[in-house]
Amino acid sequence: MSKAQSSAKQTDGFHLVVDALKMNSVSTMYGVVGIPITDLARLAQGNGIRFIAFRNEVAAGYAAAAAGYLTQRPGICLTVSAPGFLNGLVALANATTNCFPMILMSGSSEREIIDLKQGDYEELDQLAAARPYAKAAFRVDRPESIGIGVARAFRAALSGRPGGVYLDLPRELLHSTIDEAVGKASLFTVEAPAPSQIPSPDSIARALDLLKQAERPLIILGKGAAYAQADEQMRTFIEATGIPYLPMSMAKGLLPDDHPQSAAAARSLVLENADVAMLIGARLNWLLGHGQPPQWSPDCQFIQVDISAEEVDSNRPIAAPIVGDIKSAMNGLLAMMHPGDIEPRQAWRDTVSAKKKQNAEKLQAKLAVDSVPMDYFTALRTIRDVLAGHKGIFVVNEGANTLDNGRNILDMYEPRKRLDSGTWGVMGVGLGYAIAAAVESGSPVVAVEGDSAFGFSGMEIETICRYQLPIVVIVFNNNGVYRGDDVNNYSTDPAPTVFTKGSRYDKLIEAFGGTGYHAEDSATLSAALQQALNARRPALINCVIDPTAGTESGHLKSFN
Ligand code: ADP
Ligand code: TPW
Repeated sequence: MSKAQSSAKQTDGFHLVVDALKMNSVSTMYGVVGIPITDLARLAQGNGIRFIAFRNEVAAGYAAAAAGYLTQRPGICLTVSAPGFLNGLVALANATTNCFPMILMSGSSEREIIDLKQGDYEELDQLAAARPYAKAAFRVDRPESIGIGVARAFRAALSGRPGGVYLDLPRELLHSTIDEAVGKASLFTVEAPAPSQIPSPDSIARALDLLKQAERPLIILGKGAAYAQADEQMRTFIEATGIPYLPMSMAKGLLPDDHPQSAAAARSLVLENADVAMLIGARLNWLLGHGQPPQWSPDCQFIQVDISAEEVDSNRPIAAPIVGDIKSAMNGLLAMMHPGDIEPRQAWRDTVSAKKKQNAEKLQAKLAVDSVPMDYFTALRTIRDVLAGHKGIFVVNEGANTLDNGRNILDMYEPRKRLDSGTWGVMGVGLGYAIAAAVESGSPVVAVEGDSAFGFSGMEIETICRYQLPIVVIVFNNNGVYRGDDVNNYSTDPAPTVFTKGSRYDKLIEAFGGTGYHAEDSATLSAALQQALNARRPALINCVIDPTAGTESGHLKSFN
């Protein structure tokens, strides 16, 4: 596009992008600057949009994805071309996999040079690269199309099953000019980007009929249920039916983990014995053994509440699909059910209760031991006890053993307060998720991180310090991936799973003005965490874990 002068007042792509984002209530962007988007970040700041500048786009993208999950608005990640874009794409793919709404906006280089592969600065066909990993991908070529481009990105990210959307912003577009009045008139606010999708009454009646006949019903809550923000309806339905429920890890806290109907402590028993299982915003993927024996009974019948019709029957035949948004579905179920219609058999409730009690006692025995050096049980019990005084706190959790044990031991009491490795079991999401949780809510966050998991995005502690976020990072330092005691029997190189022994991760945060703590026993860990939470300032606790305490691949040993 030419930069021809006109007597009328002109605007450019930079201004129009910022204006379009503002019209759609974007208040924060996450990213890393450089050619051609540095001025876009500056302009956004000048127009009241926060720009949280990261050290790596992967972490910025994870932050945007978490912001989307928490707010039901697409989180925005801004990157430079080619390598910056590819870093962001990792996070975009993860957002799509987790059904989080996110928009990756990347500057790109000259189209005509890319298309002829003539070798531009940071040349890459980004639109083509993004397509397989995004829910949708668009490029805006003309300034008068910016409003439409942003609208399409919003709608694709939020409507139906949420996901990651790529928006390609060529350098030429950002610099091109247009008559200001024409440009402004082309922008608009997206109306109802995630409209209600009301399931059909007959699908609800079919599901209720199945639940009425059930002897051993079970409800499974997934992170789709948490995302849907139908917290009251969910609780009312579960309590009115009396059905035991199992929260998937990020659905923990939708009802408080100490709720009497929680079957989390009897997970294997309820999966194996349920005769009717109702999935609410949860997929029958690997995290649920694909719905197959031996984890599940071959006779179990399924109800699935999901916004994506294509998800139904993906692993097992679904007897009663309810396709629609979860809030509308829960409203429909509550409206059509009658008191006393659905009642799990007393024998089933008793069996679940007995198993819960038995497993809780077993766990309690492990938690009661105060080991030095600390194992996962001692460290997590200590953290759990301190967090009992901070019930609404965000908990971010990643690692292998750190994650598997953390999921079971750290109780959640409020919805959408737990963020973890999610559907891919990805390492490196922790600091980005923690930053988004703190930025979007203004509330404190504890990130319980395996030392390997932490390392993927560890430099973001500088970001945490720069923005003075109330985040306490606890690094479970066992000197390695899974364990820290592996030996290489073949050469003098370190074994593939081990890290430098005796590392002091607490010293890292001190370099940026944060507070570092070093804990080798539970009393020191407890005091450090209390102090760090009270200070509401950036802190990192180097939590020394017995290098022999972990299991290779954590709970996924059989996948090796
Ligand atoms: P988990 O890992 O916790 O089991 P999943 O990510 O596998 O959960 O499943 C989430 C499901 O929730 C997806 O199938 C997605 O389509 C669905 N979902 C997301 N948002 C909504 C919504 N608002 N209404 C209905 N279903 C939703
Ligand atoms: C992006 C593979 C799964 S778990 C893990 C790795 C590297 C680290 C486990 O060690 P950590 O926790 O964090 O110290 P702990 O308590 O068991 O010692 N790359 C990516 N994602 C994954 N999942 C891997 C590699 C992996």
